[in-house]
Amino acid sequence: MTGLKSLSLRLVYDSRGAETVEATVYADDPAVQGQASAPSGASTGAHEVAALPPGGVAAVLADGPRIERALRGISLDTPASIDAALHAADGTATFSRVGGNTATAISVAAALAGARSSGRTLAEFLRRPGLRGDRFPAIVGNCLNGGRHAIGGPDIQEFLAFAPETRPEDSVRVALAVHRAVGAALHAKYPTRALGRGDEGGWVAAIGNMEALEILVDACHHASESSKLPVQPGVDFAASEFFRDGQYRYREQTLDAEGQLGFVTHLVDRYGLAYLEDPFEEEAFDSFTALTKAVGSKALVVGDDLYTTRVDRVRRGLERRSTNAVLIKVNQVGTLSDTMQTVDLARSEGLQTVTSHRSGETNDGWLAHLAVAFGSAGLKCGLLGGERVAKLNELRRLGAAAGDL
Ligand code: 2PG
Ligand code: MG
Repeated sequence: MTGLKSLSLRLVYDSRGAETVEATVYADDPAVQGQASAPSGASTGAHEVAALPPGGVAAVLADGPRIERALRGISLDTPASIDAALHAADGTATFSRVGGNTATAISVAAALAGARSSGRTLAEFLRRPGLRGDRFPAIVGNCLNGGRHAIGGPDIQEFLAFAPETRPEDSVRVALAVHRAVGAALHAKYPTRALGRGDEGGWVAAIGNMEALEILVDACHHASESSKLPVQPGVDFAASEFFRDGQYRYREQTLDAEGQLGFVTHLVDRYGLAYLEDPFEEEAFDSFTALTKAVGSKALVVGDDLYTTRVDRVRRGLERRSTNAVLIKVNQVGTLSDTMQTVDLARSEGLQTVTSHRSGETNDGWLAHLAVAFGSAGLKCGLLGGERVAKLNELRRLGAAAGDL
């Protein structure tokens, strides 16, 4: 058995310049260690664990010696023992003492140390039972930002390039081509307007939802033609962010639940959207069910805030057949073990998983390993910015190691 010898925690900054936690786990064997940092969300779901305790990262660092004592000597051979010890050290249901980001950083750092000590990659170490060989996820790449991630942009949060599961070399290339084509279209249409990029590296422009969709759809078409690779448009509505008093309040229109269902179904028919995340607010299980019934055969209907990676909420979704896919974010639940419980439930019930970044990211590449280990249908990630490209490059490395390139 390889045990945890010591742990060090430190403050690092994420891509928004916000404080987050980095952990280094040292094993008994001095040659073995793992290091990881945690991302943070802006459009967080109501049922996520607390990202940090009251007092923020400073409080985490002050608590570091106590956490280290609780983990010392625990086996690194599987994530289960470390993660159980993290729950015990926290003692709350929501990681409000230790912080979900602290738990995430430690859980992943410990798994990296465990992988290293057994001579495996993180993807191999975490591989879910029943997965044969590597399944490389589709790239779900953010091309145009809105909502909480972009001041002055559309109200829909994310306009995405969905580049189907294939060799990472190809999916990454075509997703980047869509991003470039969106930028070129915006420059050509508004040559004198300032153009920027939002939190996830997608373009930000002062345009409405429908114009953004038109530009995305054209960009997918051009990118696919020039690269001879398939790519389809998708969106993350993050609808909880503009849902107030029972209505979906866009700048251009206000819709009740039925109106929103009609609007989303219309967008799928008109634009061929292949990926729909959080098209309804986070408690609207039945609206999701109606949409999945209507368009689930042609699009992935994905629950993010709806599930917050929690096994109990995915169970509720399964009972009602609310979606055909679950978004997976480790820091919504705090540990790899909690995350994998949700992944395993989804897999056993035929739900797809999409493993996702957060809007505030670090330069770590471990997310790509998780997407492969979980057999996910998608890796959701930004396409530009060092913290996003780090994940794409890591996926390409995994592809190369599997003989892809
Ligand atoms: C989302 C995410 C990532 P955030 O809503 O899916 O794209 O955003 O990290 O702000 O929750
Ligand atoms: Mg989302």
